[in-house]
Amino acid sequence: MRLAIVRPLPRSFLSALKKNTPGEPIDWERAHQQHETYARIVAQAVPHVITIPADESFPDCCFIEDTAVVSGSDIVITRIGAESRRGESEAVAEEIAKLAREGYSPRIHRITSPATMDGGDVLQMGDHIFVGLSERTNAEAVRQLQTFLPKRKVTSLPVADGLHLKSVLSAFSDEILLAADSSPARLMAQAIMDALGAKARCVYLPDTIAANVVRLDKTVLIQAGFPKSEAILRSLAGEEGLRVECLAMSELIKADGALSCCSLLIPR
Ligand code: CIR
Repeated sequence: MRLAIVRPLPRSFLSALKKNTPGEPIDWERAHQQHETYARIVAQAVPHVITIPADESFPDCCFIEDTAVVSGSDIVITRIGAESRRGESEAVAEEIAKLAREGYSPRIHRITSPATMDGGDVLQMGDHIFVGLSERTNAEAVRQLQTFLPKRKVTSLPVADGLHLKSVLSAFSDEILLAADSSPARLMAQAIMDALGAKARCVYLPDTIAANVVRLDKTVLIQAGFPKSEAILRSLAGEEGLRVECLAMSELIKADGALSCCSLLIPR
């Protein structure tokens, strides 16, 4: 991984969007600590981490994954599906423009109206890009993405459960898909497996939230607090020679945040 971009929680995080009202309200201090720990662990695994200051007018701004899709040397700035979040991409686009002046010059594209897309709906495995059609991401965005990335195989599929495609699945590696062991997630995973072909395999996890992991070169970040899923992931990591970092994200989960949503990763 070449660099990661993170964005801390604003005080307004308590008003972040939520699909369901949490049983216990969000504890801001704990949420802040959980995010700080996440950022520290990312910084141990990635040589360069950029922190964009939080913006109080965007309660969800810590969920930076949704603002852009990075694919090789292309960066696609998204047009976020939720109107209250739409401005979040601007600070990220500005930061990326600064990087270009420092010698990192990706090709930059922009998803434009009427398309909407959240990075949480985009799963990359090798040359394949899977895009979830969800409440946040529409078919026009998929069409624009394929035009920007002509060498990638872009496939869309309906999100049958959860907020985003990656709310119920993620890539452990280019050949290993992780998915929640529920019927909607199994259907979505099967569509992905059909496109990936015989060299890929899917590992199902008993806890939905645990199916979202972050792979940083030789490290994998997983959710703490889900022992059955953790045992499966630790065994998988052992097979692949990876270091496991187990992170508690209970307060971010209350605002539908998983692990991947808290960083924007730029590969080598
Ligand atoms: C939202 O509803 O947009 C935020 N509360 C959660 C976004 C999580 N993003 C992600 O998993 N990529």
